[in-house]
Amino acid sequence: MDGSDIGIIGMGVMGQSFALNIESRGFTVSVYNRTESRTREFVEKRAKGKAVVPTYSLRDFVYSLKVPRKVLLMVKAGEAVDEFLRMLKELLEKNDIIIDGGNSYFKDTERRSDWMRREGIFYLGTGISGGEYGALHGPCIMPGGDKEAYQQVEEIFLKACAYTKDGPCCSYLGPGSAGHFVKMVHNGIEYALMEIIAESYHLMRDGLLMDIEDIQDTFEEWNKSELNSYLVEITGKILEKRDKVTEKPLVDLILDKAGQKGTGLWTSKVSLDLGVPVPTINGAVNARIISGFKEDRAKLSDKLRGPLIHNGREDKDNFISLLRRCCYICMLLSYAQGMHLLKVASEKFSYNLNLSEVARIWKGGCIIRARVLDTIKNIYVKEQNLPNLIFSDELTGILNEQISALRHILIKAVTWGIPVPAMSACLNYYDSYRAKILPANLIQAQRDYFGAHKYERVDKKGFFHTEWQKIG
Ligand code: NBP
Repeated sequence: MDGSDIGIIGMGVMGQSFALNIESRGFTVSVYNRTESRTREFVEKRAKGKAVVPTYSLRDFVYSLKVPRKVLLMVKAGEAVDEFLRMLKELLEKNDIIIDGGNSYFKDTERRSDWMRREGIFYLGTGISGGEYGALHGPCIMPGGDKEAYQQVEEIFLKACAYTKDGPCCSYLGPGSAGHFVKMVHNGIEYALMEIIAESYHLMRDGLLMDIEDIQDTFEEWNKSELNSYLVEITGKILEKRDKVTEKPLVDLILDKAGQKGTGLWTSKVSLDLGVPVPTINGAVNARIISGFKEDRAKLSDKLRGPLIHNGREDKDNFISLLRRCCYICMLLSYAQGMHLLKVASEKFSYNLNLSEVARIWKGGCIIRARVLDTIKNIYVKEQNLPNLIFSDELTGILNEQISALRHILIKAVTWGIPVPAMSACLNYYDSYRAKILPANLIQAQRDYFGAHKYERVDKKGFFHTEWQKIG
């Protein structure tokens, strides 16, 4: 045998499933994991009888691969990746390829690409989305890095990824950290969409006082509409699930403290660094953070008063119809913010991203796959250089027609005292972006007052300072 087609390091949730997926497409896969027992269990159970080659030392792993070697890291992002790179660079040869398929921070990927280049090793920072199911049956693959190396792994990626009628959900995105940057923004948008769905659920539950079956039916119906998406689909399925012991809806037994692994926070931080407004993503990250203050919230719920409005007296059908439209534009605005961030990052980091390709590959396999991505893809096919999706005729048409639904829902949420940080961020984003005049003139005057920072005027060019007060 002349060696395995590819090797995967990391036999966790994603590594095992992706190994089985690739093997099922006719490739031989070597596997290695830090903890030996996990590899053993994998080859004895899930991978039994398959073209999966277990290895128990990194040296055996590397030597089991066809040259040039293709090594896919599917380990926890962070120090574990650096540890493996330190070890692999001693074993790999010139022109071998390392693919980091984890959720690595894009600046780490940039550093690692430079490092591996100096070692003569190709590096592909590659975002993979779709969770365990996607990894097994076809994820969305977002590769970036050395194009020459990508061409050598393309056959494997194209066979293993998801497909839509628009082709494979995998496309080379750009040099350096382009793949991991796009994956990070994918996750930022994912945070926003999840929060918008959660806020809708909250409004139905505590605003309309709907029972769980009714809410489940609503999400199922929504999934047949313009909201059709993976996240809306799974929300319906989640609400259906009962706890085996108590027979209560499982969602009611799940503690309301949201976890996070960092990709949403990174998206927010980078957006601030690059000066791109992504308030819905920020709102979603903050919503998860504040959910963590469970004990404080419990105490304050007894101390701080909400509105004295009785809920549940709403025309339900009308409200649900408005809420569906509200969700739709909030989702569109979330994608618009993420895409804007990608556009600015692409210019800043020379990724040369093709945004219609990004929208196209997100249509399948990944967590944010949604019908609306078809519209977004088509907008970018027509006009690649749009400063922001909201400039497109398609989006302005939809927003002008539907924005009143968002206003209506927010009025109700505020009246009922139900927090809607992502939805309200959407409306503020919309109203700020379309505002010819903002009160930033006053901010400029304040800055000049206390810090002599100068301001520009509307009636003449230049920078001006006013003696607002007598100092000394
Ligand atoms: P798991 O938690 O299932 O597995 C983590 C893997 O990392 C195991 O193989 C573990 O080895 C290894 N590892 C850790 Br933890 N620390 C290590 C260290 N210091 N040195 C060497 N190996 C170490 O993670 P997963 O869900 O498969 O995720 C893998 C990557 O894929 C992550 O970057 C994740 O963010 C990304 N990702 C996950 C999903 C998802 O839905 N789960 C989706 C998309 C991307 P061990 O067995 O010896 O502990």
